[in-house]
Amino acid sequence: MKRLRFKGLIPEAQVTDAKIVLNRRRALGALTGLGAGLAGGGLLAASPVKAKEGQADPSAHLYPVRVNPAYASADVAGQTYPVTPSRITAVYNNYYEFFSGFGTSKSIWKQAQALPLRPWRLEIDGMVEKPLTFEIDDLLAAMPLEERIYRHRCVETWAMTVPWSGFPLAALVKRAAPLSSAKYLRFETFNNPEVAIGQRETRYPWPYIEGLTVAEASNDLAFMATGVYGQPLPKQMGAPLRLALPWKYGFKSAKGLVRITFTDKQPVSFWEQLNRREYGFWANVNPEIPHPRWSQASEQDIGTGERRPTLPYNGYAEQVAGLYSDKTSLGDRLFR
Ligand SMILES: Nc1nc2c(c(=O)[nH]1)N[C@H]1C(S)=C(S)[C@@H](COP(=O)(O)O)O[C@H]1N2
Ligand SMILES: [Mo]
Repeated sequence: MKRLRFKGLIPEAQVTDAKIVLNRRRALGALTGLGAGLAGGGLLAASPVKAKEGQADPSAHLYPVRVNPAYASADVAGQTYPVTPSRITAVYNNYYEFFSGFGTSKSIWKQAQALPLRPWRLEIDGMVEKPLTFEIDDLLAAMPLEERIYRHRCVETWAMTVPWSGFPLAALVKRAAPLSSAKYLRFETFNNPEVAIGQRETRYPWPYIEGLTVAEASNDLAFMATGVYGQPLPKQMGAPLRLALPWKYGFKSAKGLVRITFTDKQPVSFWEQLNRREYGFWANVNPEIPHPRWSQASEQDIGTGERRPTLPYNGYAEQVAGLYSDKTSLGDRLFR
């Protein structure tokens, strides 16, 4: 097997050899599989896939939700995209809030269990008719929950396919009633260094910020994930609320959201603030525009281990290319 390197959001010194990561993941997958077989056993409580006993998620009764038939499969353009098993996606994560700086940056699921999920509020403010505050359980009850299988492409060239549960972001935009002067949504993640060890790293510009145009947020593909695999989201995957924007590189899909601000100024995202040249505002998946340090032409599926070509807009061009038809004003920033 060719030696592959995932050089991504992390400094060169912390780059982990892909083969080691994948092998470690397989070993972990076998472990959690064993745990699931021992009902009530000690290993089950430590499983990254299931919530710990006595800490059942209060939204658990909402799942599973109905499948939206338009997104019942992620297969596209003659390629198959099998759903990545939860035992893999639950232990291979990017969530810098929980990365201590030691070991691999992907192994954060244990640290993420420290995040309290209740009370949890989502604030909507800025250029809206009236600012809103939602208690998370009221929001979940008010929104039309559905399941969608989406492809996910990380800027680091790994990919997965995931059955999210949640609601279209457009439904929330409608509720927020933005003023016509609002052009962007600025998304803000929780800030709690007491539980999030990565947030004690002051060289990072916490909290995690992301942004979309109002037009992007109103596109049917833009999704607010509240669950996955027919259950509430596990903490390491962004509970209780994260974005799923499958046509953009994964860093746009911010986890642990607490605030959405409507604004007329283009938000500066967390990664953009750290490195503007490498992680721009648009970040639409494009195999033809290499990252400054590596090619984006292909990707490795973290479930199958196989490599396949990356598609423009991650295979979602039909749904979203129209958002970017004004190419003269956006230029190649579209993909950075
Ligand atoms: N708050 C927050 N959200 C985040 C990140 C992060 O570090 N912090 N990482 C992003 C990146 S780079 C990716 S690829 C996805 C990973 O989602 P997953 O761990 O559920 O696969 O989350 C995104 N959302
Ligand atoms: Mo990513």
